Amino acid sequence: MLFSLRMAETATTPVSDSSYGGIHWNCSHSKRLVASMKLGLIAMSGVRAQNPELTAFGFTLPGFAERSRIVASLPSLGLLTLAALTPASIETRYLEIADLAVCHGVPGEFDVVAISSFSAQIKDAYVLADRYRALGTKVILGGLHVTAMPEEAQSHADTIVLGEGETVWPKVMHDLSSENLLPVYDARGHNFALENAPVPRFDLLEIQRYNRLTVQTQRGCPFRCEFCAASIQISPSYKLKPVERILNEIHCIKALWDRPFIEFADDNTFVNKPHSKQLMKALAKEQVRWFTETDLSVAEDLELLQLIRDAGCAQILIGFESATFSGLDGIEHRSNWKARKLDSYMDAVQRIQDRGITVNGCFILGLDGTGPESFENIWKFVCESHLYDVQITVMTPFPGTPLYQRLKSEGRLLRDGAWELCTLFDVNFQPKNMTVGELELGLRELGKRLYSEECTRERHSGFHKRYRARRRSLREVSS
Ligand code: B12
Repeated sequence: MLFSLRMAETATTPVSDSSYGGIHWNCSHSKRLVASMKLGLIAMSGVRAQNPELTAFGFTLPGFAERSRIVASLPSLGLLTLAALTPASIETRYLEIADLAVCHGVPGEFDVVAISSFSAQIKDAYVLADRYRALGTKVILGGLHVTAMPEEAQSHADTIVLGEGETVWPKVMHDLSSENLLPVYDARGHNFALENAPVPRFDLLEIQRYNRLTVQTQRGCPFRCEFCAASIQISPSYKLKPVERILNEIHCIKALWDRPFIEFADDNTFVNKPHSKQLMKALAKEQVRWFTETDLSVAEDLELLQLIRDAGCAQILIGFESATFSGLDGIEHRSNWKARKLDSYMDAVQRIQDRGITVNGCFILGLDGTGPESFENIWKFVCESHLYDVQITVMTPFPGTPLYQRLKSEGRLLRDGAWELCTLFDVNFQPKNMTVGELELGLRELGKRLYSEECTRERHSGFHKRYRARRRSLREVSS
C-alpha cells in the first residue's frame, strides 16, 4: 500500500464558547454531558494505488510522493460536518483509518459508528462495518460511493444515508436516540442550502497531526464533465456558501491553529466571479495560505487574478485534462467548454503565472480521443507552457458517473465492481486507442520524466525566474 499509514483517535472534549470566538455551531456542546450514547465517526483515509509498479514509482519519485504525503493528511470534512449537527447528548469521537490491514478488530467501543469512505477504500469500510455489526454496534454508512451504490452498501449497514448528509442527519440522530433507525435516509430529493451550513467540528481533531485543513466554499459545478465524481454527484445544483459562513469556518480553524494552510474542498472554486471576488477580498485580511481547484476561466479576469494573488493563494490546480482537441472533444457534456478553450491554454497559464500564482496542471491519461502519442503531447505542453506543477491521473470510471455508465454499456470495464481500483492511478477500462499495457507504461514513463528531480527543479526555478523578470520589466515601464 502506498504512502504512510495512520490511525488517529481524538476524543471529544466539551468546549467553552470563548475558545471558539463565540461562534455558536461549534460551541453547542454542553459541559454537563450526560453521555447515554457513544458515536464513532470513522473516516477511511488512505491514499493509494494497487498496481505494484505504480506503488514503487510513487515511492521513488519526489514530486509525486510529496503531493501525496501532503494530501494524505486531510481529515473527513463530511464527518466533521455531521459532528456539528450531532446533539450534545451523544458522545462523539472522530477516528481515521488509513489501512485496515494494520487495524485488527475494531478501534474503540461505540454504540453506533458512522463510516465515510470514497470508492477506493469502500471494501475496507465494509469489512470494518461487518466487524462492528458482529459485535452488536450499529453501523451507518454514507458518502459519495454509498450514494452511487446503495444496494451494495445496504448489505453492510443498519442504515445508509444517500446524498448530502446535513439534510437528514438530525433525523437520523433523533431516530437513533428513540431506537427507531430506518434502513435508508434518502436526501437526494433535498437540496441543502449552504446558507445553513454548520461549522465543521475541527475541534475534534488533534490539530497538530494535520498540515492542512479543508473548507468547502460551494458544492457542485455548472459544467458536466463525463468523468467527474466529486460533489456534483450529491449536490442537485451548483450552489455557493455565503462568504461570512466561510469566514466563520476559517476563524474557527484559526482559533485552533493561528496560521493555517487551507485546501478548499470544492469542485471548481472560481466559477462564480462575484462570489470569488468577495471571498478573495475577505481572505486577504485573514493571513492564511490556501490551495484550490478551478478551471481556466480565472485567466480571463485580471482583477480576480490580482485578488487571488493578494489573498494568500499558494497554488491553483486546473483541470486541463488533455493537450489536444481530440482528447477534449465531448468530455464536457454541457457545451464542450474544455475543447473550445484549448487554443487559450498556453496564454492562460502564462497570464496566471505572470501574477505570481503557481498553476498545477492536471491531465487525464487514456481519454477516448487520445492514443499513445498523447504522452508526448502532454510532455511538450508542460515544457512549452512552463507549468509550475503537473498532475497526471488515469481516466477512472467511478460509480455514479456518466463515464462509468458509458464504459459499462460499451463492455469496456475490465473488472466491474473492483472499486479498489478507483484510485486515479490504476487502469480498469479498455482504452479506445491504445492497449491497457500502453496506458500503464505511458503513465509510468511520463511520470518518471515529469516528476524527476531535475525536471521538477527546472519547472520551479523557471517560474521564479520568469516572475522576477516580469516584475522588473513592469517596474521599468512604470518608472
Ligand atoms: C479531501 C479529499 C481527500 C482526503 C480526505 C478524505 C476523507 N476521509 O474525507 C484524502 C486525502 C484522504 C483523500 C483520499 C482519497 N481520495 Co480524495 N478528495 C478529497 C476532496 C479534495 C474533497 C472531499 C471533501 O472534503 N468534500 C466535502 C465533504 C463535505 O463532502 P463529502 O465527503 O462528500 O460528505 C458529504 C456527503 O457525501 C455525506 N457523507 C459523507 N460521508 C458520510 C458518512 C455518513 C455516515 C453519512 C451519514 C453521510 C456522509 O455527508 C457530507 C455532507 O453532505 C475531493 C475532491 C473534491 N473537490 O471534492 C477528492 C475526492 C473525494 N477523492 C477522490 C479519490 C479518488 C481519492 C483517493 C482514491 C486518492 C488515492 N489515490 O488514494 C483516496 C481515497 C480514500 C478513500 N477513503 O477511499 C475522488 C473520489 C471519487 C469517488 N467517488 O470515490 C475525489 C472526488 C477527487 C476526484 N478527482 O475525483 N481525498
